[in-house]
Amino acid sequence: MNKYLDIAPEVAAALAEGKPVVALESTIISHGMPYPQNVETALAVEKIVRENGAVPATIAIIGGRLKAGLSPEEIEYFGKKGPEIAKASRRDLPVLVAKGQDGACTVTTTMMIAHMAGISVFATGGIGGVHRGAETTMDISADLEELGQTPVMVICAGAKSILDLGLTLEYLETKGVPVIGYGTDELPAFYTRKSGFGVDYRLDTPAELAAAFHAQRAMDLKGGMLVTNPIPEEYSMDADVINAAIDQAVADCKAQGIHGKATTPFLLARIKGITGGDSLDSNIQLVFNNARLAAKTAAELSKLA
Ligand code: PSU
Ligand code: MN
Repeated sequence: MNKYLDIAPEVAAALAEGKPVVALESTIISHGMPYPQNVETALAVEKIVRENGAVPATIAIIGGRLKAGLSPEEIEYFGKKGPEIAKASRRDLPVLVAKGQDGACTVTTTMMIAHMAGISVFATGGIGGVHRGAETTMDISADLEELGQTPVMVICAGAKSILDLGLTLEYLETKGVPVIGYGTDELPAFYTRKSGFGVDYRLDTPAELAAAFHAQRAMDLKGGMLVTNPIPEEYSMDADVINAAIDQAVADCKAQGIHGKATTPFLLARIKGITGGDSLDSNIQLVFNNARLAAKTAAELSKLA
C-alpha cells in the first residue's frame, strides 16, 4: 500500500469485507460552499450515504497524509479553514505530501486517492471540464484527464455552463469516458435538468450502472465512468435566471483577469452572490441526490465483485 495513504478504520473494514463504500470530495467543502453550510452539508451527505447502505469516505490531504475517510472533527477543520487550504489537483500532490501540508481534493485527486484505497464509487456535485474560451486559454480541467485514466465511477449532476459543455463532451469522447445519463437522454446542467446536449447512454437503475462499471473493470479498460444525475425537479432552478447569472460571472471573471486554478472557485462564488444564495440551496440538494444514488450503486456493485 502507498505509504502516504491513511484509510480510516471503518472504511478499511468495509473494504476488507467487500461492503459498499462511497468516496466524497473535500474541495466542495473548502472552496465550493461557505462555512458553516459546508460542514453541515458534508456531514449530512455522509449520513445519507449511511442511510442508503454504504460507508462514506470523505477524501482530503491533512498534514501531507492522503486520507480516505475523515472524522467529523477533520471535516469541521476543513470547512472552517475554507479557501485557505490549497486546492489540490494531480500536479500538487508531490509537494504537498513532501512538505506535510493540507490539500483540498478536487474530483481529480479524490479519484486518485479513492483508487489507491480501493474505492470504486464517488459522489460529488459538478466536475471540471473544458472552460468557455479554452480555444485560446487552454483551460481544460485535469478532472477530464483523470476520468480518462483512473477506474472510478463519478456520480455528478452534470456540468455547469460555466464550462463549454459541447467541448467537454468531445474531450470525454476522445479520452474514452462513457457519459451516462441516469434516467435521462440529456446531459443535465447541474442547476437545471437539461442542457440541450445528449449523453452517450441512458441507464435507469443502480443495478444497470453497477453492471456497466463492472464490465468496464472486468475488461481492464483504462479510465473511469461519468454518471450524470439530474437535480430533482423541485430543486431545479429557472434556466433563464441561472444562465444570466452564469454569463455575468464569466464576464466578471474575464474582466478581472482571473485565471488558472482560481477560475472555478471565483465563478462558483460569483454565481452564488448574483443569485442571492438560491444557487447554494440547489447545490446542496443535488449533492444529496448524488450521494443517495452512489450508495445504492456501490451496494449493487459489491454484489458483482
Ligand atoms: N464544479 C462545481 N463545483 C465544484 C467544483 C467544480 O460545480 O466544487 C470543484 C471540484 O472540486 C472540481 C474542481 O474537481 O472544482 C475543478 O476545478 P478546475 O476547474 O480548476 O479543474
Ligand atoms: Mn483550470
